[in-house]
Amino acid sequence: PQVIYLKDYQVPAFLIDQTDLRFELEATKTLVKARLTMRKNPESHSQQRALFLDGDKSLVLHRVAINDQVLSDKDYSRTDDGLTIHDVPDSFVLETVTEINPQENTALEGLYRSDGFYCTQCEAEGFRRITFYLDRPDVMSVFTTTIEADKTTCPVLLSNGNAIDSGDSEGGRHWVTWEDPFRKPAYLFALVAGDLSHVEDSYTTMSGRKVVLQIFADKKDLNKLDHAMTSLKNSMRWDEEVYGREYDLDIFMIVAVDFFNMGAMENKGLNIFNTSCVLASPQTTTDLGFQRVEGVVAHEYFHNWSGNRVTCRDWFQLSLKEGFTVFRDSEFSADFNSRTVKRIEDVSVLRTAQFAEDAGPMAHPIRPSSFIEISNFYTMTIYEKGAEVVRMIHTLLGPDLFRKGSDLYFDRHDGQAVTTDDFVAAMSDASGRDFTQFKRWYEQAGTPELTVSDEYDPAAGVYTLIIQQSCPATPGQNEKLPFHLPVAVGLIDDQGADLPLTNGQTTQVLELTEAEQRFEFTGIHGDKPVPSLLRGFSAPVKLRYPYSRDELVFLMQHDSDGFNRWEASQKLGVDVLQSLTAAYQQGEPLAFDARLSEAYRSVLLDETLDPAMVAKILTLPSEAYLSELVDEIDVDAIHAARTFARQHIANALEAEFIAAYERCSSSEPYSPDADSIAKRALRNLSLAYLVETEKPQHLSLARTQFDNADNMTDSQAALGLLVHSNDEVAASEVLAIFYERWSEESLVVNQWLSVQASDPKLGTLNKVLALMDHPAFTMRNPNKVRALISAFAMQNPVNFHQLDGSGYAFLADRIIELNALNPQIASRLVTPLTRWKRYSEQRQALMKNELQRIMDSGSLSTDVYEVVSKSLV
Ligand code: BAL
Ligand code: ZN
Repeated sequence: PQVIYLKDYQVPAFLIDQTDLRFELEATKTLVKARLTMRKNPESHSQQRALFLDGDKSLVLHRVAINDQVLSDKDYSRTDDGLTIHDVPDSFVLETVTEINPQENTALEGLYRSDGFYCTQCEAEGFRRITFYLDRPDVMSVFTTTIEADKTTCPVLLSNGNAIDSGDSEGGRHWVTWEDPFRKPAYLFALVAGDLSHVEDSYTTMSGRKVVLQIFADKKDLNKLDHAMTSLKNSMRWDEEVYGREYDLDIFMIVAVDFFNMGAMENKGLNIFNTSCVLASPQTTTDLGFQRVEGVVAHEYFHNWSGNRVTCRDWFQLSLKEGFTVFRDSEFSADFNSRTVKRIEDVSVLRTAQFAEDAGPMAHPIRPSSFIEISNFYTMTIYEKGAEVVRMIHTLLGPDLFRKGSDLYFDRHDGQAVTTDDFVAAMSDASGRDFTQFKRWYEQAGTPELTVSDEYDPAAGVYTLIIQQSCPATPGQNEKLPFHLPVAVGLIDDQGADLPLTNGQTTQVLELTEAEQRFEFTGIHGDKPVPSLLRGFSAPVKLRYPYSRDELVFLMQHDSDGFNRWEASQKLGVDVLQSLTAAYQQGEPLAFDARLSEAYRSVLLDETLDPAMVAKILTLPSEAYLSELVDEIDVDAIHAARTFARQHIANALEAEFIAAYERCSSSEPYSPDADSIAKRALRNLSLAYLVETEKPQHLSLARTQFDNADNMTDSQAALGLLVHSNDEVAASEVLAIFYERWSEESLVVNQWLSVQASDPKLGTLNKVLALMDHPAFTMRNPNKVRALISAFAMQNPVNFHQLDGSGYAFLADRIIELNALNPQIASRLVTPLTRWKRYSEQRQALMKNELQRIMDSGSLSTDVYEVVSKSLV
């Protein structure tokens, strides 16, 4: 497979001013008639007269004509990746007729059928599976699309923009023509057809234009669209208020489909969503699900400006739209929910999944310099670290200058395909700040590590922080230059009060630019202050400072920065759990440091605290995070240590957990508002600790909750606890009841699959194998694969890493199977095996063996090939 390099970028030799498409839809034989108005690109120095169009090998070409002249097969040549027309004039109209087979498209890229609906997914390079085209984001064109299909099975025919014409045709068929006035790259093209129902609302923009809002779904899901509609209207208002961005078409549509590789897709005016990111009802969706719908609806809507109006020049710039848009959606969610809790959730994901990626064989900068398959770069790094980089710009500039920068960016580049350099230049030009060094964040991979020490001279009243930074080597990058990063700090006196700092505030943003730097604070008196470092997680780094456990308890109680109060609890938890892990490995008795449970007790008893924060603070660092912190991951020791700690805490705080459970119970009907979500979080956390005691009365409490729950959050929490408990009878009873109740709800059945796949009790693999034959499972649906296979491989370390290698072999078999069906999903599944270097020699050998077996298994997709080959280096 060919490696594609950023340094080889060239402007396109040809442009497409107008794209007119006609789709004649049939399940196994759809005709795509394309009429492209093209010309040579005046900005290109290429003298070439040959025109190369991208086109997948699955396309069947029926006809090619230039300026109404049908070409003979001597005039062009066809290869596996496209079509070359040997000689074209400076400007011309190219017509092609191509045949595709949506029914057999299991890769879910291009045009495919999902449960009887036709739908498309074109990002990044799916359009070339629909027709021959210049399938690159810097070729932007005005599209009109006519869809013709059977009127009974496809009463609804949708594409981008506004519907401008429609009519009936022969044989019980009909057609609709859509016109999108905004130039766009092909990756933003969308088509949907089928027997879909919809809900409708409207939104009046800040300039007084009325926009029709429609959300389409299967008829049985119409009652699950209110939350998405509310989230959409909130997003539209927020983008006007916070970024001054107004929606630009007369209609905005969302369609829910069950078979979808991604979470959702921001096609212009016609977003297509995985059902998991749009459907929500109290009975079928957890609080987390509600929040996910809100966040994803916002994310896709925000792309209308950060992605669609201003798009990417090439796919190396993916973080231009994704990092910025994730930053935008996470600020939106922070404004609509608890800001601190949202930050904790984002940082938790970053520090487990993204830091692990940054330390593995697929590590890449947020602007990669090469790739084999772009689909492999829709990563935590591009999205989440990309968002952190934008957040750092926001922190360095402050909200007003950042807004000036984003205004300049949108104004300057509206209608263009641009680069991350253009984004940073707008921020720099608007603020007068120099971001030259900062741009290393776009070029260097790896997670920087900060080592902090301090000095205090009470006589002089000077407190000094000494911060050193380094960044580990990553593939292809041995040496790293120092980053420019903001470190937000506070200093806390012995009474727990924030000290005023040099800037007159209680939090100061230090700008680290050197490998080692000293920062002095004057006018500091009394006992040595305790530093509160990296407040709000102001930079995506690992930070080391030799806090004592007593200092961490102190910070948990007193830090005025909510994020750092939680962070202190995590650091204390990590310290305690690492001692327990070491004791377990050495065969020593496990001794629990009561300072942790006592700190938890005081947090639990403090009724002034937000219950959501209490739940976060009382959640021990995850096994995934603990794994990320050590050189060699001992899954069994980590699991044993964490289980021991949970049991100890549960027994020590049993009375307090019972009280919290009762305090947070509610007789009000379900509502997904922040306060109610917070109470359910603490209530279910309390229940989880109570069940950890293994006392029958607490298992009964879980069963009562399961039986009486009026919402999926409480029902699923109880289900998980019972299924993962040692009470096998209760487990099989609730599993049977749950399935019976929800067998018609595909997304709920996915939860049922995941709960079983993530059961840490030994022997889960056999259950997973059996579930693969269950009628509820199919390898063709990515949501099912994620629910069963990914949940087993990524959320069940003890079973996945069994020393007989059975977990690894199971995963490799699934990857080989999926490689032929759906390469994008297959490639995602390789992730746990890519981490082989982090495990014991015995496990390393087994994991590598499976990677090699995948490599040798035959014709690998570029997706799987890239990840497996890079992992084997
Ligand atoms: N652009 C792919 C899906 C998303 O990030 O919104
Ligand atoms: Zn996105």
